[in-house]
Amino acid sequence: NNNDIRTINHLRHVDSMATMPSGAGKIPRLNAVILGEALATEENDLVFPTDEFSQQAHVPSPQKYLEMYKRSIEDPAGFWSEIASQFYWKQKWDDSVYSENLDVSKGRVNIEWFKGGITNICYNCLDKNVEAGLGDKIALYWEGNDTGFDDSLTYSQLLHKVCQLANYLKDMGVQKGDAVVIYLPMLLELPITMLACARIGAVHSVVFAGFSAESLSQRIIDCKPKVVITCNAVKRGPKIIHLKDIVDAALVESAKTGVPIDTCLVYENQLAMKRDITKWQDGRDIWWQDVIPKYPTECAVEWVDAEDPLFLLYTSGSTGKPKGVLHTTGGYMVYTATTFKYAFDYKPSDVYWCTADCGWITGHSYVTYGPLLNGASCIVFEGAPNYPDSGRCWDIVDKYKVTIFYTAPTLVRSLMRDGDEYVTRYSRKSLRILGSVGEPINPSAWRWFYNVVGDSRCPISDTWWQTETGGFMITPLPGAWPQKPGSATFPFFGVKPVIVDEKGVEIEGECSGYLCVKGSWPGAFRTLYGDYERYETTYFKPFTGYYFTGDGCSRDKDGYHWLTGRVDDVINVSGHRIGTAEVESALVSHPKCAEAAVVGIEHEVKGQAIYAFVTLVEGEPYSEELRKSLILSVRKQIGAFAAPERIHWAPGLPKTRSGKIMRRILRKIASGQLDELGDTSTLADPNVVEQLISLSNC
Ligand code: 6R9
Repeated sequence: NNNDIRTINHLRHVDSMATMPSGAGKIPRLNAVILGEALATEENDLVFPTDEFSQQAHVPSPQKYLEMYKRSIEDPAGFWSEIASQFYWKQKWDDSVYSENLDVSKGRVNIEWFKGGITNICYNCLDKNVEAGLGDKIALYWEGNDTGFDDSLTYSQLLHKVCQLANYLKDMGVQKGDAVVIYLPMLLELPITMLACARIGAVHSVVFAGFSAESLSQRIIDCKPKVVITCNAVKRGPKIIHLKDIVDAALVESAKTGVPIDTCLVYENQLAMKRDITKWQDGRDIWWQDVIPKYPTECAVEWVDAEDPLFLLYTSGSTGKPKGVLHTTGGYMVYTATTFKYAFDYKPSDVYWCTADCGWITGHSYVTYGPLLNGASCIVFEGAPNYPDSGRCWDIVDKYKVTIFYTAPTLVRSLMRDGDEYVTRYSRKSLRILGSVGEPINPSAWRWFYNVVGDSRCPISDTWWQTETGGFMITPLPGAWPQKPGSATFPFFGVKPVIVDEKGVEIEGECSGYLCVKGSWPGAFRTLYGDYERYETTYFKPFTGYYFTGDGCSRDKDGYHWLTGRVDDVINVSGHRIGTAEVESALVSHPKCAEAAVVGIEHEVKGQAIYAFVTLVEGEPYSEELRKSLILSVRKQIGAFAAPERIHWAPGLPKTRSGKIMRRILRKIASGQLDELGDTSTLADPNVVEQLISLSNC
């Protein structure tokens, strides 16, 4: 029987692993557990790749992984410089491939990779591939919101479009190091704009087009862009969203704060809305279609240092305003390309689709840069995955013969709820690898994804990583080893994850604790824009000597990693990071709100949902209308995706005598676990808890 053979093969691998010397990075352990059958059911701990799959994979066995991993840990300079040499460098990096200090007790935190190396990531994505003969290969397919509307660009065509925009930006005075804010939906113009910025050394900051005007203006004020690029409107499902109106409002706000924007380039998205009804500010606003096509299709590359900034991406933290995560060029380029190649076992014949929006890190690293650096054909999807119905994804998979499908657990869960028939009515036989990102994938969703979507034959790459890490950190290599539903498995090459206790002491073997990373990797972010202090405090001070991820993690007896979610005040709603502090500040800005405390609760589809406790100003009565207006206030200040699922009226909040809100208690009340409230005696006013419980159903 095939499974027996597979098991025996793996047992053999496991045997040889026992002899692997253990390096600084704790060489992962893979113990054998006998597998009964191929179908992933609850009883089966391990899910093996098929032999056919493993044989054709870049990394076909645990041994091969261990060999490569060991090398990457013991000789990072050698390992990464060999890979980096496959890219185009105008000039090679300095002798030291990298330098790092992550230990605040030894001085400033500093990470540099390939310093002195001169390159350009846009050149490596486009020109290099065209020169290698891929000019006529499709780089990007575009699938519109409404079925029947699509488009595509070959590598040559994409290069031309990028050059035209790059020439325009230069004409507008955008220079190396200048910021450009991009507020675009998933049109081809979004990756085009990112690449055009990269080509001229400008620093792009993409703001997800679901953020509100206030959030957008906050980001504009922080990074002071030379140009803002948007479109008039977008259709999402049956709805039309007027993006330009949002930008207009943001620009009024930024101008008031001393950041006036002189140039706003607007793409006319004709499928959503014609230009004549778009509000316009002459002198500032320019239609993309009126100017860009007139520019030459060639544009000289601005050569930059590997450590020159590539982009800024704002992300939520546990306190205060969003953080501008800064990534640089060389390390990010090498890291995104390499992780893409191995975690998805990429081959030139693949058709790759990642459902993420370029407004998030996943869209940066694994829609735009990683795939294009590999010369891949990649789908950009404008619409909603359940429009016109829940079969849309599989319709797209069949239409383009997608081989690699990368998405988020929240989508998996929502499609799972809609029923198998939406899936099974499509062939999906082109699929060979599935991927998951954004939050832990629960084993039952994993199994549905594996058994129903992938017909029990496609390995799932459950990639754990963060905006800050630039690329995958803990991820399956699909041909290498058996998977466990819900586990992100083992570290990527060069990554040294460690689990520490509250005191920052590394714990070994089977354990759980705080997930940290020892040492740097090429894709690591280099700072928080304009706030180096916060960079150190948030990430390097909690556990001296390590990068602290903010996540909890456990490691099982076989060495597999299981991410357990955020341990800080960040809530992960449908894979979107939302800081409790941001939501609280949006609520408190409401004139009738005196105080607010926000916690995350479990949600069947979204993973987590936002649950807000609100104390009203003295004498204000509770009402449904007020509840709605509080929610609206969050939608307006952050975006619809951050809207609280529940508002719980709170005459008072449980606080310690020093005034700290005890969220632990609020979490228990929110999730109805009233018998697990724990010790409430340290509260300044223990009666508050009773009051809150009595208002649970109001
Ligand atoms: C890529 C991305 C990062 C946070 C991260 C963690 C959670 C992401 C995950 C996962 C478990 C996975 N997360 N991928 N948790 N398994 N495969 O999502 O970046 O938006 O910065 O979020 O998302 O909690 O800390 P970002």
